[in-house]
Amino acid sequence: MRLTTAQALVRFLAAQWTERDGVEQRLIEGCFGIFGHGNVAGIGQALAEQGAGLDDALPYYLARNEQAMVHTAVAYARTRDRLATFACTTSIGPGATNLVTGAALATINRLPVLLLPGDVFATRAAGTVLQELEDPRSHDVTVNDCLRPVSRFFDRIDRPEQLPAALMAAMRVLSDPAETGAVTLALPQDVQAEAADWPEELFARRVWHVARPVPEPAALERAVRMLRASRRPLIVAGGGVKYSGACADLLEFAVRHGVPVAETQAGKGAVPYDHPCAAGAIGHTGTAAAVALARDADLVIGVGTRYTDFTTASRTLFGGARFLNVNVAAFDAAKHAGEMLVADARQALRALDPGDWCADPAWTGRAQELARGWQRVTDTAYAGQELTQPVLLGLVNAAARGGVVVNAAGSMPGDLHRLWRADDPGQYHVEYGYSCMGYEIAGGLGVKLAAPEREVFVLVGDGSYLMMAQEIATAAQEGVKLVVVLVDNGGFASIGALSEAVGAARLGTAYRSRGGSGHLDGDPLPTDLALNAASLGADVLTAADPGSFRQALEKAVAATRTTVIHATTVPGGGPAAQAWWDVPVAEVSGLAPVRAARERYAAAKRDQRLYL
Ligand SMILES: Cc1ncc(C[n+]2csc(CCOP(=O)(O)OP(=O)(O)O)c2C)c(N)n1
Ligand SMILES: [Mg+2]
Repeated sequence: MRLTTAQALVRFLAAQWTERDGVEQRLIEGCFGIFGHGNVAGIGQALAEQGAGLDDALPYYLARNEQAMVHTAVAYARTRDRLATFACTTSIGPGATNLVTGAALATINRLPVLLLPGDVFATRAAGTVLQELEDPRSHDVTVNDCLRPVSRFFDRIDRPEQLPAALMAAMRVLSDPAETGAVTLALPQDVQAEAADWPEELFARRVWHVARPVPEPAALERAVRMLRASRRPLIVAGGGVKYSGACADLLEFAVRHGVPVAETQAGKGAVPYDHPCAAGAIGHTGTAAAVALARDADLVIGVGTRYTDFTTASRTLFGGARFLNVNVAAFDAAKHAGEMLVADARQALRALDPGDWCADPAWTGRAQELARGWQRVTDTAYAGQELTQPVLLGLVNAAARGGVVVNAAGSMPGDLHRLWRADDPGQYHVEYGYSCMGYEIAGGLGVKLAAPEREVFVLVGDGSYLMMAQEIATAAQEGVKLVVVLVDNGGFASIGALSEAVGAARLGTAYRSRGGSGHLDGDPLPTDLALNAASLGADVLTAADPGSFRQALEKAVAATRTTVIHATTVPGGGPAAQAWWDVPVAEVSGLAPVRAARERYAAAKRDQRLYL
């Protein structure tokens, strides 16, 4: 068939499917895109030619910002357990480099997304083109090379003939649970429009079977021996539990063997919050229950976790524990010198049979008591006369049963991790691998596209909102309804507190105009975020106390259009961190509080373990 490279690419993508557990679904649900001279005549023309409406082979979606469209695609993929995602087409230059942050977020969170940035002419016939980076040392470097380190697969299609092999490699990585992340095919603008003869079988319906690797028998035996030697085991459930659909199996294992389950940010919701096995959130943003258990556990069973510093309290949390790591990626299974059970989480949990082994009943009982204690802490934090952030979260939590909460950065992820009550795995969507300000609204759109039956509650700080709110317009375009709770606390509450703790005096963390002293300590800014949200096409409600906020929530839930609740909160209210986080403090300073902070830092650092 004679087609342009772009037409061939579009036709191919529309025919790709995934299959897991006998269920087939489209791998590439559609294509987000912002057009410029680097893709309009190539991918743009190809999408237009095939129709590009919602009923066409590869539906087209217009976003407002390239970074945001990657967030939307990634949130979609996360909600669909990595079995389906989107492609994202951009122009060359700034359109392409705007993808970098989204790509890093995808790769770090192990979530698939296909990026199709335009690239400068392969022929170079036109000379230096608009938006081209000129590298005096080499003519084959372009700005798209920024995407290499943040992509799990990167290729540049300099000749049409290169496309089929690149596409096959791209699909393999997108559908491989162990390797997935951002996949980038850089497409020189001339090659996109160039025609070639393609074999028809390139466009045949193709199914990518998403593997559920089973554990090696010898590794299983080693794992069983480890379990049977343990009296105080603790499961750390990460995002892999959810992606594998292993939540029920995890719970069954935990119940049968009396093992408490702690959850990372990505794993939160794997176990219903009020289940007797639930120990709650673990790590720096964890509950007192999970943190106490982590300190005393003799065995940590990590399932689908990357062990980030928030989870491990920067490697100070797990006292003398050994690690048994179930992970589909050997890279993650090997962490903390753990015994590696490289397998799909569900397969591993089904195969892992330590017989009648049970945790010490006193340990299981203590875990339950600690977890009940934390429920009382949550009740207290959620109750209050003023609209503190925890009170606000409690009201959203009550309204959101069955819905999804979406968040990413600021002070909310910590409060959410510690306090939020999730009844099922789909209810909690906090992007904390990259903790990217600006993910929230774009991500919420992706969640809603993937799960239209659920009410989606986007929680966004004023800082995050000001970074990337424009996808409200995209939600309006798509007729997608979001409930956006915009938490206005006058700047960066999270970094403000951290700044104070490390002796940086809250510099640059409040939204203030430049005052008479020359510092940013003048009047609050004249910004009006409620007006801003309305201007983007949302209905807007405002609240500054618990009563009006509850009413606004009721209205927003009943509404059919995207509704932004602009909520002004007062500081305080939440429980403190239960475990450490390593943020270095200045080693020398003329200020006594900084020297004191450094002393505390040095003391905490002594607990940092090297896992060998
Ligand atoms: C893109 C990006 N830039 C910077 C940061 C560092 N950072 C983390 S939280 C934060 C402030 C967030 O402010 P806001 O959204 O208002 O939340 P709050 O801290 O007030 O809860 C900053 C600057 C980040 N996570 N992401
Ligand atoms: Mg803020």
